[in-house]
Amino acid sequence: MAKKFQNYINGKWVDAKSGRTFENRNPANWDELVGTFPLSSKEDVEEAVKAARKAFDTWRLVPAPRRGDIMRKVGDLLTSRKEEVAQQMTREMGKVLLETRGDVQEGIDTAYYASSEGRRLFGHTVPSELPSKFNMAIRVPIGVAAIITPWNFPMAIPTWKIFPALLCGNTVVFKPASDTPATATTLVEILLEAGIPPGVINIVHGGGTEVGIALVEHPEVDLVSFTGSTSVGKKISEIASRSLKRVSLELGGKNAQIVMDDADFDLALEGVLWGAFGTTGQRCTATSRLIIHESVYDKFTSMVVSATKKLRLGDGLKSGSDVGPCVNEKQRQIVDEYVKIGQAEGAKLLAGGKDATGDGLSKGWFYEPTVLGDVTRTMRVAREEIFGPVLSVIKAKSFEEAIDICNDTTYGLSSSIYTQDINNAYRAIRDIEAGITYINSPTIGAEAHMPFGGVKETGNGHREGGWTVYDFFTEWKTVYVDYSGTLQRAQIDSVDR
Ligand code: UN1
Repeated sequence: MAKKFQNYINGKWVDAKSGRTFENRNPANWDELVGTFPLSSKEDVEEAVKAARKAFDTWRLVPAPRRGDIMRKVGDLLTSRKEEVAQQMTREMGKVLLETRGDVQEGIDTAYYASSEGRRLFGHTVPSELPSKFNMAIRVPIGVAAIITPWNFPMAIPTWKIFPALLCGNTVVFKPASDTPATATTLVEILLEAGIPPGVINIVHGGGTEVGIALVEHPEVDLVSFTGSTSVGKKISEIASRSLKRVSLELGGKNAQIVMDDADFDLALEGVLWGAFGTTGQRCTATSRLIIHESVYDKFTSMVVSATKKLRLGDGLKSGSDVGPCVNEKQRQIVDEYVKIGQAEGAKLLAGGKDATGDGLSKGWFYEPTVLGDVTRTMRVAREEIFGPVLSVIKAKSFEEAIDICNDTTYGLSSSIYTQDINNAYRAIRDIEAGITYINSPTIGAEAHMPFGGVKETGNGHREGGWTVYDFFTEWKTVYVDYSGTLQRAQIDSVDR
């Protein structure tokens, strides 16, 4: 019997008030039921927000270094359960074990970073313009944070948001993707075991339209942190703006790897395979476009095509699998539709291009790693996020044109250039419109202690990761202490009259 999972609200594991549930199945073998989960609604959100609001009164007063101590325990527990969590994650969303281990490691790194931030959370002291007066700006917690996360990084992305939120003294209502509720539940269990008090963390499972929107609309929710599609991000932003909530959005990408004529081609090949087909192309940082200098277009394209054909599709739990399935049926259909759209627009199918049905693949949402050649910048496969194992290859006449094509997108998350020319490398850093630029490495592989996020329609200007996320989860309070014993008027008594 598959396990029955529950919500965690106000210190208790509970079913959805409606009693409804949904199933979560292994995308590499749809006969395998991972578990059943509460299909929650507005009523459940109501309880969770109420609990988080109440818990804020006490959690905000816990010294940040103490909160950091709990985060250190979270890191230790995640470390000790790394393999088990990685296996659970592969089972529920399909990416290969090597990558799910990396996903858990990103959570561990984030926990230890948060732990040490408990002893920093630096503010500023600034001289006053008046004598015997002390000025400072300190960080204070904000309140209840709604954390809405995707399925492609079921541990890393929730930790990017939840750990800093808690460390800063906020309380959390967590709505994980309905494709990865089991990993999310494990994360909550670990937080509780490490000592996060009841009510400070709550998890409400269910769909985006019911649970997600109810959270964004809720007047007692102060912060919303969301990673997902640009269309949903825009909707969240619109709704949240009515109540002036603070919102952090990490949205789509159409990331390009540029390969110049002077590149190390073997290195660039490894990079593009990892960037395009790692996580089955289901990363917002995935390499979706490959822009090649025309003088090496034929040569490098054929290297990519023959290497792509050698990638081994398979169950991510089995050693020897390079690429796992798409996360679900709908995602695989979308991928296939895009491949057809690309061909109808004039792109050439060079590898893959269909559902994969070989040995051990017939009960999973496998799709062959696909390369589309002769893509031009106006085609939909060069412009729209596909979120699957599809690489669109585009020819550029020069370095300048390569950068221009790279920037010809509404998105701006990640980017990469392979070149041995240091001047062009620095020009690329200067001119590429993206939140992240890699030189001689692929578009994926962000490190937990660095700012993560994008420009244009990839987000709304916030950054996760590193020190920058702590700006999102705290409010500045400006404090003036006048110890002169007299009324001192700023702008008046501070200037010669
Ligand atoms: C995402 O795709 O949403 O840089 C996050 C990377 C990972 C994080 C990706 N560390 O590819």
